[in-house]
Amino acid sequence: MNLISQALAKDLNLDKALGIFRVLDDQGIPDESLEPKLSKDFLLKIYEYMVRTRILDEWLLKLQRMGKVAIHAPNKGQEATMIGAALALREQDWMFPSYRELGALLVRGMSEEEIIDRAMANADDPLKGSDFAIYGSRDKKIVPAPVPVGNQIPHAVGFALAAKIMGDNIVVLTFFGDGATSRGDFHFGLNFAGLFKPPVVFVIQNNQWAISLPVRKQTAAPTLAVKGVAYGVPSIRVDGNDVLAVYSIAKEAVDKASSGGGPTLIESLTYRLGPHTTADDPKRYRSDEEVKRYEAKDPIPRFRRYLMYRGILNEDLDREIWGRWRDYIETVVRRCLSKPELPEEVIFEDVYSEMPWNLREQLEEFRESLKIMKSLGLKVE
Ligand SMILES: Cc1ncc(C[n+]2csc(CCOP(=O)(O)OP(=O)(O)O)c2C)c(N)n1
Ligand SMILES: [Mg+2]
Repeated sequence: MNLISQALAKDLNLDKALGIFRVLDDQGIPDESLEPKLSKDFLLKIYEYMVRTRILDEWLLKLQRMGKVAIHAPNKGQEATMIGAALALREQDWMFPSYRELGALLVRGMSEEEIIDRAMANADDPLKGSDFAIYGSRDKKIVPAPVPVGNQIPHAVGFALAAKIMGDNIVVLTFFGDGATSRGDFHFGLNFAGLFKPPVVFVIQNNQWAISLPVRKQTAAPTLAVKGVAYGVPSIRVDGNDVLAVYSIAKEAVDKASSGGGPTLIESLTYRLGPHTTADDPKRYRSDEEVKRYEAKDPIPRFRRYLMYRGILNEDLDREIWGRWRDYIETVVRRCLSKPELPEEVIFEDVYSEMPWNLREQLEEFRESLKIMKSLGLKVE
């Protein structure tokens, strides 16, 4: 850990923002001087989170294609970043994610069932069918992602600053994409963080695309991490497909923030293997050849090779893990599919604490028209 500590302790080390920190090479072979000392159980837990995320992500894509989920933002290829970073948080810490962090939600204790209920907007959806598959949970200390790109950045900084003022020992971690670094919110947030040093960890999921816009057309900066240095925030770039690298750096950053050391920016260099969302066709703006090149860098097989190299995983155990989670998640999907739909009337709820007379009137009219439609065999979509 020494090298990493030095990297973050040396306040504004431009080399770390321009270079790339990795523990595993592309084959999954570790650099022993950087390899974190983690127990076998913990390493397998990391792997299982990656497997669960991949299977859940595939299901959400299938459910969207089946017409059961309105929209989904695929996570494929980015599992190491979201899981490595979220695992660094302690129970009391808060997370301000974006819309592409399924694995981080699982790490914080959200279940597959809660996530699928939300995505399907069925009767158990805690957000009652509100727009887009944005997940949050007060219990699990996850703030729902805002739809405008990057708005969570100043929110996270303000929350962390409030905690600092109140003397609460919490760390706030926020995820956002490469595209978000071009928004004002990133710059307001980073400026405040550099100045007031709240306990916040910024994780840029640099998946190299903001829908159809590649990073090279997004900014003239040589890396995204250098932008943090400019604001006085210690910043480091890591290989975002190397879960041990992401975890090690995020853990250092969380430890540092929790002991009064202030913010850190982590640029995690990864790649979105799937479409931006289920409403996108990436073939229109990037080549198959590029995708194939990154498929070879998929973080899951890479970590699997590491676990096998260390003798922690073998073919049988690997099959057992995938089989167990495939079966489990399929059962959950079937259960979610069998749940009733949300009653249409929920669209009138949660705007006012007490419904005003005009809304009540509209609700009554709506009920009447529903009755008529149902009597005609028509369905409200
Ligand atoms: C302020 C704002 N502008 C545009 C959009 C439309 N939009 C949604 S996601 C997205 C791209 C974001 O890219 P990035 O930050 O790299 O995150 P990624 O989707 O790659 O995870 C855009 C432009 C939006 N939601 N909000
Ligand atoms: Mg992106």
